[in-house]
Amino acid sequence: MEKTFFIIKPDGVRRGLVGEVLKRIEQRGLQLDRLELRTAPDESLIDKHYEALVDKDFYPNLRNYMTSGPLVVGVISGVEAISCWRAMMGATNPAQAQPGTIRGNFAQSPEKGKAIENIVHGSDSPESAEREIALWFS
Ligand code: YYY
Ligand code: MG
Repeated sequence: MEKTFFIIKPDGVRRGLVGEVLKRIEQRGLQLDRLELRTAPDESLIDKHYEALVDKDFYPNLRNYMTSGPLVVGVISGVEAISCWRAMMGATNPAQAQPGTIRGNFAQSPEKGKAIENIVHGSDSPESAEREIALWFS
C-alpha cells in the first residue's frame, strides 16, 4: 500500500466541499489513515510545505490563499494512491482539468493576478508524500 498526503484547501472548506471530497476518497476505495481540521494554518508551515515554490512570483498569492481559512489535512493509502489521488484532483489549472475530476467539476480559473484556487492538494511523488506527512503530522 502506498500513502499520500492531501489537503482540502480553504476554498474547499469555505464552499462546503469537505463532504464531497471525502465521499470521493471513500467511494474510490482509498483508506483514510489520518484526518484533521486545521483552523489556523500558519505561514511558516505553508512556506515549508511549498518550499520548492517560495521564490515564484505567484507565491505571495498562494500563501495568502492557503492561510485564508481553515483547511482539512489527511493521509490516504491504497494501491498507487499518489497517482490515483492526483488523477482524481485533475490538472493544477482548473481551466485544463477534465470534467469528472474534483478541480474539473468544482473549480474555476482565476482572473489575472489572482491565486489559483483549486480546492485540493496531493503529494506528487513518494518522496514528497513522506516529507509532507512528516511535516503536517509530526
Ligand atoms: O501540485 P499542484 O497543486 O497541482 O500544483 P503545483 O505546481 O505543485 O503548485 C502548487 C499550487 O500553486 C497550485 O495548486 C496552485 C498554485 N500555482 C499558481 O498559483 N500559479 C502557478 N503558475 C502554478 C501554481
Ligand atoms: Mg504540487
